[in-house]
Amino acid sequence: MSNSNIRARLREIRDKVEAEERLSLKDGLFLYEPDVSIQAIGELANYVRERMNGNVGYYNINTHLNPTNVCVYRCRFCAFRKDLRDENGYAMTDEQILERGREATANGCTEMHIVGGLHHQRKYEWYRDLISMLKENFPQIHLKAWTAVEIDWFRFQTKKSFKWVLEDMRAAGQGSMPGGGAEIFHPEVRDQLCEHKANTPSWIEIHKTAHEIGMKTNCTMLYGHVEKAYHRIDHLMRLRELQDKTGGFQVFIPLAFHPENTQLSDLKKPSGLMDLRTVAVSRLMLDNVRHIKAYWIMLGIETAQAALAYGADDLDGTVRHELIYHDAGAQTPEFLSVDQIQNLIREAGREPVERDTTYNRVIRDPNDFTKWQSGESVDAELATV
Ligand code: V47
Ligand code: SF4
Repeated sequence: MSNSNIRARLREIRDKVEAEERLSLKDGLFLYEPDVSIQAIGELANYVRERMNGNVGYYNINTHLNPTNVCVYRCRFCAFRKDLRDENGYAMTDEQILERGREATANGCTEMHIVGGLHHQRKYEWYRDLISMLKENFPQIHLKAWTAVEIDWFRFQTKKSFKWVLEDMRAAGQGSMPGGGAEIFHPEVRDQLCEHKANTPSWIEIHKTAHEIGMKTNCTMLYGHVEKAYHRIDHLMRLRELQDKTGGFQVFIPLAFHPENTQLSDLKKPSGLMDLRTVAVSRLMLDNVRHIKAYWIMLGIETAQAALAYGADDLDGTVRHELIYHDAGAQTPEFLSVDQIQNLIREAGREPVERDTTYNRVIRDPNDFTKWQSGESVDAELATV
């Protein structure tokens, strides 16, 4: 494409964005053309980001819990899973899980992010009871638990419906669902990555069901492996279509592939420019998802910070005990302090706002940092500005 054609197409897309018109599949593919300047796309995405979320840069105080790494599946991109008889396979005891809850409380965490493997020998009740045990002992901590892949497995185990599983888990204490397991929806890619686990219609159905019973969920896309731009845009459009129907997605998290220790270790991880482009294209395509998260653990601190000017408005959390990315070679620290994450956001020219899992402002006791309560919805506050 000649430079003048590129400029003309960019102008068309800018006009659409300014008029709040929806971008098409063709527009999305154009934004991934290598000749189209990342600065131009970033500027557009930043415009949308500021229109939707002002100057706010969100973070939360959270911890991860992976109750087991033993998994019946063998996704080709996964460095975390272990076989049943692997000496490095584990399943946490109740006491180890409770200890995580105590540590989270002492650190002032508002959220536990709970995902793991599908253990060959653990029954549904083990997964449910660990949720109720955490909720009974630490009622204030929001449990963002189980990807659609796990919910699909629980349905297989219980022989009940998705709705039954989600309602049962919610009664036990699950507050919302993380966005994992989406990978790439298009079968040309999904069949190469993880042909046995929850398929695309199931992933979509599970999130739809969660939204219908009033449970908020997140959504993701794993990029930078064997997929092409077409598969990424197709993925974003499928998410956008569901969001049109339910409005239940809170945030989209683009996940950059980390190849180390995986069956795809011959691939290179995506470049920083590819990461920023994907954040920006996601912001532009997902016009109905309020937040875009630059997950610093996965992007690296510098790229995540830059992403706050390329469409992202959220860095995720202080995070502790992350395994999925560190097992796959992530060089990021184990966690960030509140001061560090606030400074990253301030340096990027944004106003740091601590949110809870569902984007309410967190109000901390000035005399005791570990005591907090959820305030107003920041999304609603911004809407009235
Ligand atoms: O589904 C696994 C991905 C996901 C690798 O909802 C990998 O707030 C890159 O979904 N390289 C789990 N990616 C993580 C996840 C997530 C993370 C942070 C926040 C939220 C949220 C959700 O991680 C998996 C898969 O797509 N993944 N292995 C890897 N080697
Ligand atoms: Fe198992 Fe999840 Fe890893 Fe796939 S990504 S092998 S389902 S732990």
